[in-house]
Order: sequence, then structure tokens, then C-alpha cells
Amino acid sequence: MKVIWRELSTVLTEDEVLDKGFSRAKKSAEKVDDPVKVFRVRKQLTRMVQTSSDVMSQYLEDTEKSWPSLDRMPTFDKAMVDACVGCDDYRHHLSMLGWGAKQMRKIAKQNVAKITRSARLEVMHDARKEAYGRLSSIMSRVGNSLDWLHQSRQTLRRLPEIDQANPTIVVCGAPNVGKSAFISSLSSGKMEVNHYPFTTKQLHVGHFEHRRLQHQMVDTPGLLDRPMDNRNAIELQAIAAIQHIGSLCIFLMDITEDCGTSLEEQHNLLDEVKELLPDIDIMVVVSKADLMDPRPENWDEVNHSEKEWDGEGEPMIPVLLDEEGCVTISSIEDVGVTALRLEIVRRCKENMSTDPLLLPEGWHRRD
Ligand SMILES: Nc1nc2c(ncn2[C@@H]2O[C@H](COP(=O)(O)OP(=O)(O)OP(=O)(O)O)[C@@H](O)[C@H]2O)c(=O)[nH]1
Ligand SMILES: [Mg+2]
Repeated sequence: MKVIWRELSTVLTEDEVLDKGFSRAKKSAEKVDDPVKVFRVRKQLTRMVQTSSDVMSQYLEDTEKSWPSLDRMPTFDKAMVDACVGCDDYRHHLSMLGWGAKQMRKIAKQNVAKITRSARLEVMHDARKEAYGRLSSIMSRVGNSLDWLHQSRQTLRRLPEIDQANPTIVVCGAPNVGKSAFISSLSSGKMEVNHYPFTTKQLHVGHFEHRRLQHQMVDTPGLLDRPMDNRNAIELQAIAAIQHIGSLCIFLMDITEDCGTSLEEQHNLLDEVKELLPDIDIMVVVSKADLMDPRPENWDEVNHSEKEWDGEGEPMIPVLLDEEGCVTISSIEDVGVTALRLEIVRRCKENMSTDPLLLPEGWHRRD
């Protein structure tokens, strides 16, 4: 199951919901036509109470239902909700909407009964007024939750959308090492740009398909790109969430130090990432191979094989290797990227198929 945050519709404010309910009620009452005054007024007032309650409670119920349920949410998304807005609050505010809807239906029932049982216009009017007052006071108790959901929606809709049933490659490394460039050079089609609420950096999610299996690549700027001690609780939780989805982690290193982080610091970061993602297979890849002088020895051979390949089958294109024998790529010149992609596919397959009966936590078997 995949949570699609972008599909959440905007959440109205307390005043907007009241306005929606009362104006629909007014229109509905205006349509009443009865020559006998007492019947006419009774019908009008009944409609006002019933319609306003129906419209508002329906809105609350629909909103509650349209938000993904925490209990049925994949582990990654749940961990993200917790890191970004808090699971307890999420549950509480959604349940407030359900509570409000229920109260409103009760109010309508009680006050409609008062209106229909009486023959006195004054009593009917009072019952209508009382109903509106009670509906408003329920709305004012729900208003805070609507605001919370409105805010949270802004945050959640910018989160990356991950399908846990497919292989996921987590791409990390120091700032500027070329994470985004790598993801975009591997992606077929449009790359999604997302944000974590705790970083101003753009976060890219890319996809490529191999033998009809979608592979997703997740960027981690501002998350797995700097030393541990400056991370806050939210970021730690987000890292924990990443733990649940990675089939493979590509750690990019820029040995030219063009990125502004020394090699030593990059190695320290690698050690930290290994500790943070103990259960994920980590592959170190050196970026920006085109800047190497001399260029990797097998540059031409790899480049040639990659250009020759028609995209069918699973050829053994050798990976591009630097002087030290480390896998390298040039995202800009698109050399070594396809070779690495084939290697990624192989590693993901290996990592995902240890025991078909033993699925990692949070995985859902598809029937
Ligand atoms: N020469 C060369 N430059 C590259 C390559 N890949 C990325 N760059 C450059 O390196 C810089 C950073 O690249 P990004 O892809 O934005 O790096 P990033 O790791 O996503 O950076 P943050 O998101 O800020 O952490 C850009 O100026 C890129 O043009 C490459 O293969 N070769
Ligand atoms: Mg980036």
C-alpha cells in the first residue's frame, strides 16, 4: 500500500465549515413552499437544522476518512508522520472530527424533534436557534483540529512517496557530492521534488524500471550528510524511517573535495551512516569521475558498452573503476551510470530475496 499525501484535499477552517453548513441550510429552507404558515415555518426550520448538521458532519466525516489511517500505514510513512507531525496528535485530531460529526447528528435529531412536536412558532424558532448555537459550539471545539490538519497537510504533502513493495535505493553522502545529479541521471521520466519539513534543501525521488520492476531512489540532503551531534530528534526519527525502506544504500563520495567536505570528514560520515543504517547493504561510489586526472582506465570500455546496450536483458557491463579500484560514475557525462544501475538491480535483488517467507517488518505481501 502506498500513501499518496498529495491527494489530500485542503482542510477548511472552522468558519468556512460553519458558513458552508448555514448557507446551504438557508438555501434549502428558502425552497419550502406551503400556504399554511405553521407548516411552512416548521418545514423551513427543520430543514435549517437538518441540512446544516448534515453538511457539516458530512464534511468532518469525509475529511477524517480521506486521511490515511495510521493502523494501515506502512512503517516508513508512519515513522515519517511521527517525525513530522506526531502520531499521537495525528490520531487525536482526526478522531476529534469523528466526535464532532457524531455530536452534530445528535443535535439535529434532538432539535428537529422539538420543532416537529410543537405547534407554537416561538418554540420552533427557539429550537432552531438553540441548534445553531450548539452546532457552532461543537465546531469551535473541532476548529483547533481543523487548523492542525490544515498545517500538517502542508508538511505531509511534501514528503517523498515511497512504495514499500518495490526496491528502494537510499542515496546519501556529504552536501554537494552529486546525490541529486546521480538520481536524475538514473531516472527515467520526471523526477519528483519533495521536502522534508526540517530541511530547506530539495529532496529528489527518482525512479527507473528494470524488467517491469520499479526501483525508487531517495535522496537524503540535510539528513545523512553531516555529523551526528547536530541532529535533532525529528531527524533521527526520519533516519529510522529510512531504515525501514532501504534495499540498498549508495554512499557517494567526492574525492576531488570539490564539494567542500574533506575526504576525512566524508569517511567519518560514512562510518556514521554505517552505524545509523546497520541493516542496509551500503555501497560506496565515487562521484564526478569526469574530473579525475587521469580518467578511469576503463572509461572508454564502459562508455562504449553502455552506449551499445539496447536496454534488454541483463548484460555484464563492467562498472567504472577509479585508481583505487572503487566504483565510480560521472552523472554529468553519463558514464558508469548504466553499469552501476545494473549492479544496483543485482544487489537489490539479492538483498530482497534472502527468504521469501521472511519479509522485513512493515512489508505487505501482495496477493
Ligand atoms: N563534473 C561533475 N560535476 C558533478 C557531477 N555530479 C554532480 N556534479 C556537480 O556537483 C554539484 C552538486 O551536485 P548535486 O547533485 O546538487 O549535489 P547534492 O549531493 O545533491 O547536493 P545537496 O543536495 O546540496 O546535498 C553541482 O554543481 C553539480 O553540477 C559529475 O558527475 N561530474
Ligand atoms: Mg541535492
